[in-house]
This record gives sequence, structure tokens and C-alpha cells, in this order.
Amino acid sequence: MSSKTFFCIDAHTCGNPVRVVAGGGPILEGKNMSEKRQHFLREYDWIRKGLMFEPRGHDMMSGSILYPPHDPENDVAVLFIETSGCLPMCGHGTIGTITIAIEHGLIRPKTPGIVRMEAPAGLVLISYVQEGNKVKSVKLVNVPSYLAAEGIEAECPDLGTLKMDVAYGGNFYAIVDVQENFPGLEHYKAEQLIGWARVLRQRINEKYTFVHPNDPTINGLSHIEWTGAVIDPTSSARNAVFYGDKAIDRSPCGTGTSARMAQWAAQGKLKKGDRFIHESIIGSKFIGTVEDYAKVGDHDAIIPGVEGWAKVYGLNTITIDPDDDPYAYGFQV
Ligand code: PYC
Repeated sequence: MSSKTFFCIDAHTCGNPVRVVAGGGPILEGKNMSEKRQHFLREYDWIRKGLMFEPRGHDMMSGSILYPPHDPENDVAVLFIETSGCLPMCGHGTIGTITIAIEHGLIRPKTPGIVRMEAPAGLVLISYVQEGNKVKSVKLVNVPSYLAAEGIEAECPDLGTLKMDVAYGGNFYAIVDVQENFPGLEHYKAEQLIGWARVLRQRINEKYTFVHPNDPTINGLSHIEWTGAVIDPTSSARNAVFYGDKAIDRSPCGTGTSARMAQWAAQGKLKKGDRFIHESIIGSKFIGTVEDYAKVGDHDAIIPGVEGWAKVYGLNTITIDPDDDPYAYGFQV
């Protein structure tokens, strides 16, 4: 294969990176984004690795590729590419992608201020606030999110047995609430949370199975959500979300926020109409809302809203040339 060039636009959502492939993405087969995601993983995963891993990316790198919608009612379809693979849904990725797409004219919504976005996990309804050329904020109404399991246990190196709830917010999350063996994320270094989360995720996946009732391609626990004390007393909660192999989300994580709201709603701590201000490891914030109630299979679910902002900072023409560069497809250390 010879050199391939990708026209990318880089941004960050509340501190976490988003790289949108505006040109050079592959043509994919499938009648929806779930099927197209499978096609990409089978044949084009080298693009993800080249654009996300070092030396062109880094541990936290995350991005998306835009496609025409399958339903003419919708405005855009999105494939998420991350260091961890292709997530069914990514909240910070959506906020960054929509900001980039509107500011750079990559999509022209049928109704200004509203974007109907097809993600592999389902339809996501987005509203955004624009002032001049700038998008000031983006709110996504996410896929139905639900509490999948309560009180599962796994052994964590150094900490001992941890009890966790598992919730789905577009990906499956093990939520580590403050407990006897875990006093809160603020007591540890990010490297410790990362190392422990990697082991916990593996141990949980060896013991438990999580599959989305409506789409079996969405399966397996992919993220660990550490929790802890808020920095700003007006916030509702704080997290540090582990993803990929070495990443902690710098934003409060959109699907992690959705999962946490689903957990709180199922446990009677949030109801329709409530706001949930979520802080990240660096103190950046998303505004969560419980928009409505829903059902996913037998599970009671909520429709979460997640609002945040993104800043576009770079135009990036990236070449992947395996004939010339031994690290064309990236590496991980
Ligand atoms: O914002 O949903 C999110 C997300 C998933 C992984 C990293 N960020």
C-alpha cells in the first residue's frame, strides 16, 4: 500500500482531544453505522492506529470520521476512532466533532442549531449555540442509558476487593464509588488509577458478560469510572474515566456522565428534569440532564442530556506511508 493522506481538524472538548477526519476516510459498507463500524474494524483499522497512536497521536487521542446519514431525515453519520478501538458512542467526541463540523462547514444541518447524528450506538439529537463563526456550546441527547448490574466485585491490586455498579451510557462502565477500600480519586495519581483500572477491567470481563439487548456488537466492559470529591461545591459529582490502555479522560466523559446519571436515576438520586454537573479529573465540567425515561430490553433507562464546549485549534494534514515510515501504523509503549 502506498502513502495515504488524511485531512484532519483538531480540537479539544473540555481538555480531551478530538481529531476529525474531514477528508481521506474510507468508503464503508453497511446500512447503518453499527454495520459500517464492523466493516471499518475488519478492513481499515490501520487508519485508526495511524491517526490515534504515537507518533501522530498519543494515549488520549480520540477522533471521528464523518459519513452521509442513512436516513434522509438525519444530518450526519459518525464513526468514532479512539486509541481503544471504535467506540459505539463518544460524548466528548460528539461535542468536538459537531463544533469542528459547524465551524468548518463540514455539515449543513437542515435546521440551523440542530443536528441529527447517527452513531453506531443509535440516533443522537444535538443542539448547539453559535455566535458568529464560533460554536459556544453543544448539547447532545444521548442514546438510552441504564444501570446494568449492581454491586459486582473484583480484586484490585493494592486496594483489595472493590464493589462496583455497571451502567451503559453508550459504552459499558464499571463505576467505582467511594467505599472502604477506595476513599476517592483525589487521593491517587493518574498513573495509579490507570494501572489499577486496566487490571480491574480485565478481571471484570473474565467474570461477567455485558451485552446490549438491542445490538450484540456492543458488548464488554470498556471503561472504568473512578469517582471522588468535587472541586467546586456547586458540582454534583466528579470522575476520572479510564479508557484505551493508558488514558484518563480530561473531560467528564459524555458516555461516562450518561452512565453515572443512569446509575443515580436507578438508585432514586436523580429524576426527570434534574441537572447533574459533572467534573473531570482536571475540573472541566459537563452539564448533564435527565431528559426522559425509556426502556432498553427489560431495563428501565433514562435519556441523558450532556452539554459541554470544544475549542478548535489545528488543521492537520497527516500522511501514513508504510513504505517509508516503520511507525506508519503507530506504536504503544
Ligand atoms: O466522552 O464518551 C466520552 C468518552 C469516551 C471515551 C473517552 N471519552
